[in-house]
Amino acid sequence: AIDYEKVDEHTKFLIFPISVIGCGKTTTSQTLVNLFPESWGHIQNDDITGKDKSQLMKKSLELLSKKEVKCVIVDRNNHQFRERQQLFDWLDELKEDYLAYDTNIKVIGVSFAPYDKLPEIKDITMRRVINRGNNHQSIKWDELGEKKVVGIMSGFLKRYQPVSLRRSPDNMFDLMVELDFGEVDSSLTNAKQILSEIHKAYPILIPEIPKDDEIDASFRKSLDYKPTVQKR
Ligand code: IDP
Repeated sequence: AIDYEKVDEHTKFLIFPISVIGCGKTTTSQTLVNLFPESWGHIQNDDITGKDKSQLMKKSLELLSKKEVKCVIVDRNNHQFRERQQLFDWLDELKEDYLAYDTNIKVIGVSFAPYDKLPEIKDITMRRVINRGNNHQSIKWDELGEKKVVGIMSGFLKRYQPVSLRRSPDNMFDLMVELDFGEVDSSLTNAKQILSEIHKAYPILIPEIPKDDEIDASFRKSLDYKPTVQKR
């Protein structure tokens, strides 16, 4: 029988964020991936252009199936139970198309938006998205205008279902990292907390936490990140 509890050097990891727009998912993900360029990958929902939404999971598993790749961040907001459930369903359905049947996968959740901070989150993310301007795959400030962008973002905040570990699907995560939200350097703080909690739970994935100045440099680089895919 396959022992799914066992974590060893063959174990692979997926990270599912839970967030609303502008909380720093992409910046935090880039900060982490830049630290482990060989063994970590990052697939962004905003880079998936076709009709088949499950491409997000297909591309993630394809990347994860590479021998040297140990962890892939499946970057989407997943702000509702339904979306988290969908990721687990896709994983179940598609896993064996990409990985050997006995591959053990651990799924780590990262919650970016604490429910009690939603008013602050709204303020800060709106300001950030204004500053991000047209530097995003699908949310273009110039074309949509302020009213539409505010509408899209407010919709996410209104529909947001924060993590609830006692119920399905959130009880399926093997580890949940619950981030705080602040204004200054929040993606740097996020990256450090994620590194520390994964290191503690799964030292096989992060045997040693990178030095502070390395994490800092990786964060600065990620703040300058420009997407390559344009949704038209
Ligand atoms: P998202 O992927 O959750 O929508 P990002 O694109 O990572 O969020 O971030 C939204 C905007 O906020 C981007 O312009 C990004 O550069 C900026 N940002 C992200 N993290 C920080 C931070 O820690 N400090 C300042 N600005 C940040």
